Amino acid sequence: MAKDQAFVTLATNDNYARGAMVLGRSLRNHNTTRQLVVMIGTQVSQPSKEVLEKIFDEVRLVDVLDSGDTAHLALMKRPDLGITFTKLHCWALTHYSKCVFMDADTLVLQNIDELFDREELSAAPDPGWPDCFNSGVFVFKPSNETYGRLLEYCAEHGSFDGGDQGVLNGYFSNWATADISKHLPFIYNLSSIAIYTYLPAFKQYGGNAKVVHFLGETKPWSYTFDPTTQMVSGDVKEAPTQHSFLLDWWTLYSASVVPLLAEEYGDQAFDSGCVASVTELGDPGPSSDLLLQVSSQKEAEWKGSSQHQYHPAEPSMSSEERKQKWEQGQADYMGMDSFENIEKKLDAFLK
Ligand SMILES: [Mn+2]
Repeated sequence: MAKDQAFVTLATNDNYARGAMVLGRSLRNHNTTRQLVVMIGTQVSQPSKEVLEKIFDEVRLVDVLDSGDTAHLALMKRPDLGITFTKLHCWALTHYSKCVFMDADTLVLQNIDELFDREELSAAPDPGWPDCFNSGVFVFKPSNETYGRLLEYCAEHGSFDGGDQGVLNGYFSNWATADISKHLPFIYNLSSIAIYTYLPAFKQYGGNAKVVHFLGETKPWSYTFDPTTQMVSGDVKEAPTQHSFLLDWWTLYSASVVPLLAEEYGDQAFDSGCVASVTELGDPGPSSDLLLQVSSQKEAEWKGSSQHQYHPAEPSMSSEERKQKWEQGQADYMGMDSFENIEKKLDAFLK
């Protein structure tokens, strides 16, 4: 067990906290030997914090406004970059010698402890501009000196994209050309965007994915899920191939995070995002065992969105099984993953 190395993530509110919970669980399920750290913002509620404490080794509250140091001064210069400053705080975790940062909207599909063999700053290319790295997954070395320099850079130059990725690419500006060993393979940060921009490559290599990154506006927790029928519903704007990963996320969330939340909330109602299907509302089916709360708004959304529902071909397929299927050339090309389907979706999206 490497006690001085850690996976680090960030939750700025309760929604991202759920993402962090699923990420933490996915790392544990794939038997990581490293520590798990979550940095939380001041907006994260007490019950969410309690659940995070059950999953992570360290829960660290980061309140940039509350510090009289360089971070606070930098924030006063660039108030628009509040969340970015919170994320950069990971460099201040100097009780670890090396860390891997992962966004709360990522999900681990295989053990990735080998990332600790890499040096700062290692990251995968961004699918939108591959000479930039995507800052959803990166290897770094905590250091107060680097932290200070990053904040200074941030205050002086700001961020060309308004977020942390712009700042980090500006600071680590020789990433594209200096050292190929700092380029992580794309399978360590596979984003849904790449699935429909280069579908043949996704068919060829997608089964090897180790980390999926739910880039884009709609995050997994924005949907609803019926644990009984294994259906994900909602206003689905992404390509349908993302659906199998979405299902992985919801399966893990409903099975191993919702029970922890239910325990923490007790008698208090909370919106888990899990819903019972219409025919089963009021019928004490298996999903009612968890006393999942269905908000009337979510329920209305669900009822009004039947055209967006996806019925997974094989709901219980694990990532390992899917990988095997891929390797055997048995992806669902004719059904959910057919090019025609994706093209249709893209056309609708691009209109
Ligand atoms: Mn992200």
